[in-house]
Amino acid sequence: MKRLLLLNGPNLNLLGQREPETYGSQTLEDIVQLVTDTADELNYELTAFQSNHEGELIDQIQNAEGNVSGIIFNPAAYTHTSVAIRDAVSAISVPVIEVHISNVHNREEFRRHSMIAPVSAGQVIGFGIDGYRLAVLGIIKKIESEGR
Ligand code: CA2
Repeated sequence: MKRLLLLNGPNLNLLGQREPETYGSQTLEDIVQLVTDTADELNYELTAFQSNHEGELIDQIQNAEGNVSGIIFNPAAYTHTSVAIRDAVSAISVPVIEVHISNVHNREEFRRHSMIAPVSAGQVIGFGIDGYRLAVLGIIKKIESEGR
């Protein structure tokens, strides 16, 4: 069975506990369940990983090459700062979809710029946790249409 990797960056482990007005009341566990179920519907297997550490996210991205068909990635605050994560995404041939729960364009100015967007296959922004489901549907369509 083909595999997808779900990657979540720093502080997303706090979802559901703080800032519900921005990020909703659902937890990281709810996201993992939603993405697992969506992948399962389409006969894909899911591996999920969250880390607060840049290097650990990079290790997962590097390790994805040859092991997964696509990555659903919310890099959280590293979206706006990390050249190292962008280089890792750029170095692999596996397509990466960038997801943001909130609409980063109607918040602080610094959230409008993504280091990752130019090396991503697509972005889903501002649909809450449903965005992760949309990302799975989008990436699988892309994987299948490209015969990966
Ligand atoms: O909207 C998103 O998904 C973000 O990637 C979330 C990041 C933020 O830095 C990006 O600009 C947009 C922050 C994730 C932190 O999540 C928290 C959850 C609950 C309480 C505090 C932070």
